Amino acid sequence: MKHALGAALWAAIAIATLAGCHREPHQAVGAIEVARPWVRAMAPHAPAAGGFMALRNTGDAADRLLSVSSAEAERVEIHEVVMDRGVMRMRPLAGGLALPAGATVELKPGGYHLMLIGPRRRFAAGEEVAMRLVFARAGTTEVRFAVRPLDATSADGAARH
Ligand SMILES: [Cu+2]
Repeated sequence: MKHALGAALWAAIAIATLAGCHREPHQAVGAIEVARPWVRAMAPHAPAAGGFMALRNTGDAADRLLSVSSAEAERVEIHEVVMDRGVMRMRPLAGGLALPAGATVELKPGGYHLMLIGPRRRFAAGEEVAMRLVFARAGTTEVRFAVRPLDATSADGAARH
């Protein structure tokens, strides 16, 4: 009996450890976790750069990403991608990005994204771009976005060989 209990305990610890391993590294502000922040490297003379990340609201109240700014761009807009008569267009999200309680919202190529307009320099792979995120409820935090190669489609794309 003692032995069985011990085994159950070890199994519980193993499961907890495994679950822990699956939690990706992130930065938190209030109930919001920011994971996998990255910016796409820029082609020469590109007027803007895209920024991406996952935002997880671990709280029980809805929040909202109100605005983003960076010393490295004239302004940063929060964009959505919409289909307009068969054509994909992007446009600023009026009122910011909704973050429902308990949900993870992905900013990724082809979907929600940050648009760094008027970059002060050409972002190159391997660099970092600091941005300030302002949330309605969680407050303000500064996040360092890793610059990934121009052909990256996700934050771990550069790690695949
Ligand atoms: Cu855009």
